[in-house]
Amino acid sequence: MNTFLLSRRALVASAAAGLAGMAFAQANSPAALAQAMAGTPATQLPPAAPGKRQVIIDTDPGQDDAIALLMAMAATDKLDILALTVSVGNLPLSVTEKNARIVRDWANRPDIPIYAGYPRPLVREPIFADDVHGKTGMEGPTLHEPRGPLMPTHAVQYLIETLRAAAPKSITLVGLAPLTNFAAALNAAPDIKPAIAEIVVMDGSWGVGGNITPAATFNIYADPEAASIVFRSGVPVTALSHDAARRVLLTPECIVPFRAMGNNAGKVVADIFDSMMAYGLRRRGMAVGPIYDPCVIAYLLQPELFKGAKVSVDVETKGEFTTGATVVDFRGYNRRTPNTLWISEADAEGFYALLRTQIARLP
Ligand SMILES: [Ca+2]
Repeated sequence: MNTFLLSRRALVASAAAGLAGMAFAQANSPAALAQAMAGTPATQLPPAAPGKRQVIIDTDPGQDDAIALLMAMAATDKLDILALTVSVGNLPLSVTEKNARIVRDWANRPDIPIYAGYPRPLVREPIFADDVHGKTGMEGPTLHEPRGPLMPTHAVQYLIETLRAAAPKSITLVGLAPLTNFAAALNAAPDIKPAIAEIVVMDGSWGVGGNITPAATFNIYADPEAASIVFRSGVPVTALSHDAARRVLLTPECIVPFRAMGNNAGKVVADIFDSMMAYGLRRRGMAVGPIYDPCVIAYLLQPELFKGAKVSVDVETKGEFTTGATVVDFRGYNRRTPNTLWISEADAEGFYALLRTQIARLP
């Protein structure tokens, strides 16, 4: 897209729509422009409230999960990680649960319990992304045998018991994987909803298409029924969309500081990033690629790095070509109260500065 044409179009549209001038005119993507014209421009989010946020992170490591988990486990000042729950997703559960335990070792956080969840989606056959993440799911660094065990309890049972015992709006659920475990818990025990402050997910796309089909992003496409249950649960959802994640592009220059940190976590991150760059070259012919799951952790730590808008979001479960697509109602067609904070823009420089700070804190 020609920048001059786009900015001119933005200015013309701004005048026509009479919407808040500068932010609108500075919209720098067609999607942001269209969203602003619909009357729900993305605005900068306020900083996090002081204190620690209690979180349970559902994950399917996964290269970007590994980096996200390291980032989260380093944030001992801001996040109280009650547990990790592990889902089938990028790879089979037997691989993702083992990888989660390896990442826990890398961060030297044996205090964080890990529970394995569903080995398959709610309804559909599993799909995997080992073409992206490698057969080990965390291609790049050398992997060891995990030092700590899994907890014996099923992840969904853990979620239900923990949330039933929790104070109202005290626990944030963080979804870095297909939403099977969260949906199963919400379906089995709707009485857990009041304890959930927010469900923050790496999910969906509106302006930039999918990454597994033209319409759908992996986490939703892998279990659209589960995603639909979560988005319709009545619990506030925050969606770190691919619209935002694709503003945070990894390039070889981003990797240098991690390689130079001198700690093991920095080396692990650099090794994973190198593998991602190699995939980018194979797949796109370019040493560039999006980073997904770490955006969710960045939102938890520094929401002011992102812009979003409250909108109504549905998940397509029956499409001929669009199964797993997120249908984002920027214009309020469906007249429902917004169920989602849809995050569509990110400060890439601020994101990498935060990631460097967090990874440098680890062994
Ligand atoms: Ca993931």
